[in-house]
Amino acid sequence: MTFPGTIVVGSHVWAEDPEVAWIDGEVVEVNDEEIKINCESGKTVIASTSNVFPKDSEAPPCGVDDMTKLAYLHEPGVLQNLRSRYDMNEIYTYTGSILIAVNPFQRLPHLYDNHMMEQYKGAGFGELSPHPFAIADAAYRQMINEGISQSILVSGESGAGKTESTKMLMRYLAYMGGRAAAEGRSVEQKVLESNPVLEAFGNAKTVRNNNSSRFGKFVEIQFDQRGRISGAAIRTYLLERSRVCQVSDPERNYHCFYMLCAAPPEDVERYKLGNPRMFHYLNQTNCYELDAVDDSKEYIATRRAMDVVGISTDEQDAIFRAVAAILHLGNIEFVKGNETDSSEPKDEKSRFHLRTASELFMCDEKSLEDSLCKRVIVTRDETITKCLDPDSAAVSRDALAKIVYSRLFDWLVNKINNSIGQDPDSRYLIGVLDIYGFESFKTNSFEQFCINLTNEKLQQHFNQHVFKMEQEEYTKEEIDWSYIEFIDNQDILDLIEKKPGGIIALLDEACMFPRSTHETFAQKLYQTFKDHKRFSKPKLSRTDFTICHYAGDVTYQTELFLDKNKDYVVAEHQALLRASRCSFVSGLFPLLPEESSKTSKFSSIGSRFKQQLQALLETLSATEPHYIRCVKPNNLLKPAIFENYNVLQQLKCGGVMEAIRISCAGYPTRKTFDEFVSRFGILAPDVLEGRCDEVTASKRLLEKVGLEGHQIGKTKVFLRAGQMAELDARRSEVLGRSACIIQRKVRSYY
Ligand code: AD9
Ligand code: MG
Repeated sequence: MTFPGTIVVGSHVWAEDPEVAWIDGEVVEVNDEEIKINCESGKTVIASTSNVFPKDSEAPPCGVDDMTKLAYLHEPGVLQNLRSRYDMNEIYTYTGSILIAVNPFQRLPHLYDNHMMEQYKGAGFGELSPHPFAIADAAYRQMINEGISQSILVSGESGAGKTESTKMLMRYLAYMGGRAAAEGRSVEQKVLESNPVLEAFGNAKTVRNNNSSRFGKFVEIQFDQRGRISGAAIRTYLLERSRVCQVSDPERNYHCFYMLCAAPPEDVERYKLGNPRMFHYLNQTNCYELDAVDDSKEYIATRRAMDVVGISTDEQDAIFRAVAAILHLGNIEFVKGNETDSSEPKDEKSRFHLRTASELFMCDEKSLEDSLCKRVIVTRDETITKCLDPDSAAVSRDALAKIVYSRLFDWLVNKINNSIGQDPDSRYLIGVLDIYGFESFKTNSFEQFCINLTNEKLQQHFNQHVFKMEQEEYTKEEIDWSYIEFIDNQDILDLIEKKPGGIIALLDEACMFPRSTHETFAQKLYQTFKDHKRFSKPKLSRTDFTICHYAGDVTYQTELFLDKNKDYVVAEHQALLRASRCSFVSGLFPLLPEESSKTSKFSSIGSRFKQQLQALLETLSATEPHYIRCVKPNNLLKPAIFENYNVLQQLKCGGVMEAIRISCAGYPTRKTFDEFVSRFGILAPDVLEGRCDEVTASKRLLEKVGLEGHQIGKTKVFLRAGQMAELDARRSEVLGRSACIIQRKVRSYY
């Protein structure tokens, strides 16, 4: 969409810049297709007229708290606004009802204290500065007033501040809906204390975040008729399993391992632990400690939180025993055994860890060894025992560690849910979603594929919502608005999840054929989607594929897709731990019903995840959504650094730019009559003469200047994209700031 605009000598504009994305300055020369700009920085640049945007020279230096108040709703304007606010530690900004939160990477005093919560309680939305409390408050009040369930969707890339924001939301909701329990722990206390427990077992230091959640989470808080919390449920998604056995520098394994190694001496002794540097699962990286975190204190705090959420001391003991057992398991090394292709523990040290692991798991030592080194193959006529070579035994060991850890995590979630309790009579709920943002790395595997599917689904939900809100605003203002096109990503969703024929379905098929490899899987994809406009095959690869996501192209490496999609427990591992004398451990491996163990050897992680997402979206679509978009201003995780390109990319991935595009397609500039007249009255001073109200004045003004296509709402003037620039140009003309005026076409906003 191109719109006529005016660039004149003296205009203030934004021009594209390779270093800082956008650079601003004053136009000093206008030629045919080029203009010369003197930038604030002192630089002079020549830009093509099609690459510049008008700059609002009247924009307040400290920015505006809602992007929709910007005179020009375009990329450089949005960026500038966020940046000037961030410089003043104003980290929150609205775009309509969406909250953008830029991570400060420092504790900002008083921003989150109880006094702040009190202030937001009952304040009208937009009355106070933008804040997660305001979003939570709006959700809570909408729920009470309209009797509709609500959801708050928090997204952003790793380290952007999702989990921190989510905790604030939960704290505020607990504050609003809490009641002091007469005895025992109150529901809201349990809900809040579930966070440190899940973080101990599900968070780890990564390159991107020292406290990175390695799972997605949807917390559903249930309320009774009087708006008090009556129950809650936590759903988690796709815990990263590989981290248990494989960590690379400078990352860490899950926090709980280090906490346990730093536990009081009697616990360390009981579990035969010690320095984390002793353990293979921890010493593949050189990172053991975290800045400003004392693991021994964290251990105590985690234990206390476990008490609060209702995990008994015996259960806690069993949990940490299993965690310790995993560490010992990891230290069992294998060498060739006596028979060909067989294996056995390498030495006395490995035997010690084998024994210790079996003691901690409370299972038989020999059975543990066999389950690691042998496989039993049952055919119709006989049962054959096959030995595993040392490498396969190590793979088997890691598989056991991973399955125990992931079952343990699921157990925790379940336990917390049972302890908090669901309210079957709950009237409505507020769901808070803290889930991984869009990911595009150098190498992208199955995890990124699932994560990006999540984001595609949420993006569709988001677009539909933003679109609906726009329509509602127009209806409320009683202005005509014809239906505009918006980009729908249904085609990407079909490509991934259509049944049959989508990528997940083809992956499941490949997993069921014993002879498929990632090569045959990739070939199948190339054949099936050769004409799909969202799918392509990179030129230099024979097994990668590229999906054109809403947030950009991502190339996936198929190598581990088949393996990672298969979810099964090795039968020997199942039998071993099922027989544990510890009821906690055996409870992690419930007996499978006879049929299912025979028929479905393979269960697909991709398909199950797809179903979970489906269920999540069904829940969400029955709620009124609220959005928080977290932004990470730099990759150094340091305060006061704001990287333009980086931020822009995140605004695109979070759909913020798309939301803006949707609103630009209609009437992006909305000015109250008051504002409009005071800004543009100068264009036709005569219309203001005599007694006339602002509405009439605005109408006359618009008529006088001959603008077409705008609309007059009930409280505001709605301008088409570009019209504001035109009016501003005329204004500066009248103000006598320009000598020569040349009509130009200004590049389309989007
Ligand atoms: V990940 O996808 O789980 O890896 P998140 O959840 O988006 O990621 P998180 O909330 O964990 O990021 O924030 C990362 C770090 O930024 C925190 O550990 C804090 O050190 C820092 N942070 C985030 N938000 C705030 C804030 N509002 N105030 C101060 C913050 N520090
Ligand atoms: Mg997180």
